[in-house]
Amino acid sequence: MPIESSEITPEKVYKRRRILIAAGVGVLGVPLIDKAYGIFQEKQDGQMPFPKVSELPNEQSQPLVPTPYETITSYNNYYEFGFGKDDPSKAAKTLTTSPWSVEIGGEGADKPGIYDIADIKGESAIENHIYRFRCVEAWSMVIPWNGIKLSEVIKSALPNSKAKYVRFTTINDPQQMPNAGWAGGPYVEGLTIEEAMNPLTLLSTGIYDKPLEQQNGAPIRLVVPWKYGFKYAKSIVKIELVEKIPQNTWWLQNKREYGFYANVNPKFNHPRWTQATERVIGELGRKPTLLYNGYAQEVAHMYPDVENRLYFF
Ligand SMILES: Nc1nc2c(c(=O)[nH]1)N[C@H]1C(S)=C(S)[C@@H](COP(=O)(O)O)O[C@H]1N2
Ligand SMILES: [Mo]
Repeated sequence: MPIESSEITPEKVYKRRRILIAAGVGVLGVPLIDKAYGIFQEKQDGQMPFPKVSELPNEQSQPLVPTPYETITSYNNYYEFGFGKDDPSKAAKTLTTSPWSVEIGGEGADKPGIYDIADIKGESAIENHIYRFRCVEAWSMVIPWNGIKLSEVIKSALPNSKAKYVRFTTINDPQQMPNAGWAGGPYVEGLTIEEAMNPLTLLSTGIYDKPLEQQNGAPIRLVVPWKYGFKYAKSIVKIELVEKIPQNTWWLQNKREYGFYANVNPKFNHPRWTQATERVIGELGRKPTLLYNGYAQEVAHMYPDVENRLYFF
């Protein structure tokens, strides 16, 4: 069943609830140096054969209820501001987000350039999308994003035949970020060009119609709702269209546990915990994880071999 239009069309009425936020540090892990394990692994033992997308349970039986703004802005992962979930909301105000420019380049861009954030926003319509958000640590929220389609930015850079992947680089400034450099350099991420051009993929500039706060990746951050949260690079300063697959920070940290594709899938567990269920922040109990986080209809065509573990970590 397709995604309900209410999820992908403008939605101005957001429910607010008071909630208790579970305290605690996440389990992504403090940075580890990993022995090169290689990403080409056999699938895990005991896996079930993968169902056809058309046979999956109805993903839309529950309407999406956006997580309260206070929760989205106070339970964060942004390690440049500390490893605890409440560190970024306390520390991140030290990041100056205006003025801000984003460099667009790479060998795949015929029209590279340095753009002011206002120009980038001005070029495309700001859209509103309520998406599920799933962290690889097995917790989730529902976030009402404001942003522009990444595809618009890519098109304006005039991609050529070398534009096979998109590489994102984020700010890494020790003057403004207490934990800058934790990853051995700036936090970097990547997508295939097809993923980047998918209409679900956003560059977010706001949440709940308010400009992004620093802890959420102000002034501009990536949103790819069918992937685990670590793909959502925050506070982006450079976008490159490139020919070779980009390295990404969590893969560099621990190649056995994190990969490039990182598509949400209940059948492929993290080596240290299950991905079959997730903890909904602010709610009691857990709910089943959805294949591609509930966006199979929009994205499954990009991953022809649904049993290939490579796509899911
Ligand atoms: N630069 C940067 N981007 C980042 C991270 C980070 O530590 N640094 N953490 C990632 C992870 S693991 C997640 S789950 C999301 C969290 O986004 P949120 O705090 O807005 O919910 O940001 C991602 N983007
Ligand atoms: Mo995450």
